[in-house]
Order: sequence, then C-alpha cells, then structure tokens
Amino acid sequence: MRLSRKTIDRLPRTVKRPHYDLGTVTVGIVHLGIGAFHRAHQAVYTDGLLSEDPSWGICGVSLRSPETRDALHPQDGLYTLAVQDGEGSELSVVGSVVELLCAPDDPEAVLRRMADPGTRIVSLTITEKGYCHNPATGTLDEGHPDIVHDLANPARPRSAIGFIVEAISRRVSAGIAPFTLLSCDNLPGNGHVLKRIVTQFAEARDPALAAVVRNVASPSTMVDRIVPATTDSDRSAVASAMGLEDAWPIMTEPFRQWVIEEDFPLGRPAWEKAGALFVQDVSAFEFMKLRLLNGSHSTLAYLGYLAGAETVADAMALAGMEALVEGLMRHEVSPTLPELPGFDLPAYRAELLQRFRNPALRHRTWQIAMDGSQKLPQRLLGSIRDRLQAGAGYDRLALGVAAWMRYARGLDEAGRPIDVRDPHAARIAGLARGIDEPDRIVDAFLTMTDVFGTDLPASAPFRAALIKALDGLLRIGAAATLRRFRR
Ligand code: CS2
Repeated sequence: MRLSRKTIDRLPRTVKRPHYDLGTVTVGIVHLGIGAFHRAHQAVYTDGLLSEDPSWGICGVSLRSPETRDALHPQDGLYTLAVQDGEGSELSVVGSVVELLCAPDDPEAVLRRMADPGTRIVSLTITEKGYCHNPATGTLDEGHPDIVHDLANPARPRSAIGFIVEAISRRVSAGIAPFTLLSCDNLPGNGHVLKRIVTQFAEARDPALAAVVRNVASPSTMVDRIVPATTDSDRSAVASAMGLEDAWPIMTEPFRQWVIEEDFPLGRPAWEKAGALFVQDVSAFEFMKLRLLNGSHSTLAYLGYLAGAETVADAMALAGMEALVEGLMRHEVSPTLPELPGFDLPAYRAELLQRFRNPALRHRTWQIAMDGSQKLPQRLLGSIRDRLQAGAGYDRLALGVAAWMRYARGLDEAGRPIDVRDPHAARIAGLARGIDEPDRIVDAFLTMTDVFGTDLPASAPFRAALIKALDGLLRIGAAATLRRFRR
C-alpha cells in the first residue's frame, strides 16, 4: 500500500505528519526544479507554516524528467523525510507540495500556474547549470541551445529562464503584478545573477518587457542542508519503518539553514517562524557557505573519488583528508571571508567537519563531483583569487582544482573510465585527450575561460601551483598525496 492522503492515518504514531487540513492548501509558490534538495529544505520550512496560512502550498515543477511527478502524484504529493545522524533516523511526512507538473509534457500548464494571481513566489533549485550562464562572468550564455530555443519559441519554453520571462509577460498583459523570484541555488549573489540573466533574456525578446523584468524582486538566499540522492535501499528501509510504500522518500541530516534577503512585494510565508533568518544582505553568509562547505565538499569529492572513497564519510576517514580540509578552511578560506559580526566561525568550521563525518548519510563523492565546470568558480577559484591578491598561500585549494582536472580527464588511478557528468564533459574530454604531462594538462584546462576567467590563466604563480599539485597526483596518487597532510 502506498502513502497518500487516504492512507496517511495508518502510519505509526512515531512518524510526524502535517498538522493542517491537507484539503485546504492552495498554491502560492511555484518551484522550478523539484528535486531532493528542495524537498528537504524549502518545502520543509513551508510545511511548518501551512497551519497558519494554507495559501502557500507549493506547485513543484520538473524541467526535464517526469520521475518526481510520476513518483509523487499517486501519493498526492506526500513524501517522507528521513533525518539521519549516527544515533538513528527520524521520520516525518511533508505535505506542502500539493501539485506536480512536468514542464516538457505540458509547458502551458506550468505557464498557466506561474501566471495565476495566487502564485506570488517562483522559487528555483535548478542547479548551477540551469542558469544557462557563463559561470566566470555570471552573464547569460546567449548561445546555449535552450536559450536559443526559448528565444525562438517564447510560448513553449524549455529553460527556467524562458518560463520566468514568458510568465511575467503574461502577468503584465493580464494586469497582474510579477511574482517574487527566489533563487535557492549555490551561486554567489544568486538573486542578482538570476535577475541579470532574466533581464538579458527579456532584452533579447522585447525592450518593454525587459523594463518590467528589471524591476522584479529577486532576493538572494543562502541555503544549506546535505541531501544525498535516495537509493533503493533507502526506499525499503523507509517502507518497512512506515508500513507504507513511498516511491521517493528524502534522506537528509539534522542541520538546516536558510538566510534570505527581505524583498517580497507580494508577501511570503513567515519562514522565520520555521527558523529562517531574514537579513538585508546575504552575501557574507553566501561566501562563508559556498567557500567553506561547498569548497571543501568538491575537494573531498575529487580527491576522495580518486583515492577510492565512495562516500563523503569514507573520504573523511582517509588518512590526511580531515587535516587537509580543516587546513583549507582555516588557513586558506577563512581569511578571505567578509566579517560577520557575532558569528562564531571556528564553531561553524568544526560543525562542518562533523557534518561531513555523518556516518548515516551515504553521500556519494561521485554525486558531488558532478558539474565541476559550473561549481569550481564560486567554490574554489574565488578564494584563490583573493589569496593571490593578498600574496598568501593556497596550496590546498590548488590541490582541489588539480584533483578536478585529474578526475575530469575521465580515467581513475587504475585506468578505468570515470562517468564524468558535466555540461561540458565532451569539451573537457577533448581538451586533455592523449596528454600526460602535468604542465600540458593544466594549460589545456586553463583555456576554459568560462571557468577560470581570463585573469587566472594569465597568472604564472597559479599555473605553477596547479602543475605542482597535478604532478603529485599523477606520480604518487591521491591517497599518498593526502597522507602528506596527516598530522
Ligand atoms: C554539494 C551540495 O552536490 C554538491 O555539489 O556540495 O549539494 C551540498 O551538499 C549542499 O550545498 C549543502 O547545503
């Protein structure tokens, strides 16, 4: 038997469930990119507030595959959240996702929902690559195939950008104020980046529309919760604990954080009551999280994968890894961060190490290794730029970048192929094909100005640091390189 509104009362009493009348919830938020992260994060914050105001239900939209809709539709959008740490697992059912749409199947239904006056917020977790932008400059990639398509077919878009601009255009024609945009992706200044990109897209469509889009509210946010992809063994464990099948439960950690800029002209749920922090400027929080957490994550992922670690917790257990990550955060990244008065940075770093060690989360290094070309700029390269400017060292950060190059070449240390997932995978594979010398590999990668900008490839010390790190990785391997950091 499957989890649904009809069966929810059969759940064991230990499983928490919505305290509001599910039948009264209406859509106030359209969320583009209804993946695991959204369902462990924003949907959970919102779930806690629906008893107070049921008009903030979520319509979850998949922009690519029908999988989430097909899993959750028969469950009336209900799904299980399993919060796991070393001590055990706490289960709850989340009810805030009340509608599911798959954009490629019916783009018109998505546009109708976005243009509906009840929709006051359009939030996004479309991952870095969903922005169809140049990661080094944060501007729209007008040559991106989805953007080319959406400019030619504005009423049947494919990209989040195309959907947003078309929906705003329809609202304007109908005399309805635009919704607030709420980017929840791991990009610095995510709200500004999104606004810049949708404005550029609108300019290419129609200057009058661009004038409206330019004034849409698009607050930036910092989001944080570690959410590994769900596996079949997670599904069976949840089913046996619940006594009901759930086609797509979400596994996550106890920690969660959401910092949001206050700019919601059409209103918003009282997310602060669920623990979100509202601020005037989120950038210091974003830098801290992207550079410390995500910068460490990517470093752990590439080095860990190369050294044979399947999960982040396994990677943390490799000799020297924890010392490397701790040193990277403390000595190389922390000095680059803007002041956050009253914030206990050493405690934040210690908590990150503990989160990475969480033995209950099977967070695969391969999952985090995905889309490196889109992630490196804000995770590692920004810190390196700041260190270069300060004339300070960045060997550990350079090792993270070199490990990406080593990984992205597509062969592991035993010579087996790596399944490299990246929007530029084909280009990357072509870059270093048949080259074995570290200096030539580095030079080939440094031609990617969309990743490195034009400044870093021109820096002789940066090039030298990468060559040195990559040379070590190629000669002695990742595990032996890590052991050198052992204290
Ligand atoms: C991870 C993030 O997959 C990745 O690249 O670094 O998804 C990370 O788990 C989240 O940002 C944590 O908030």
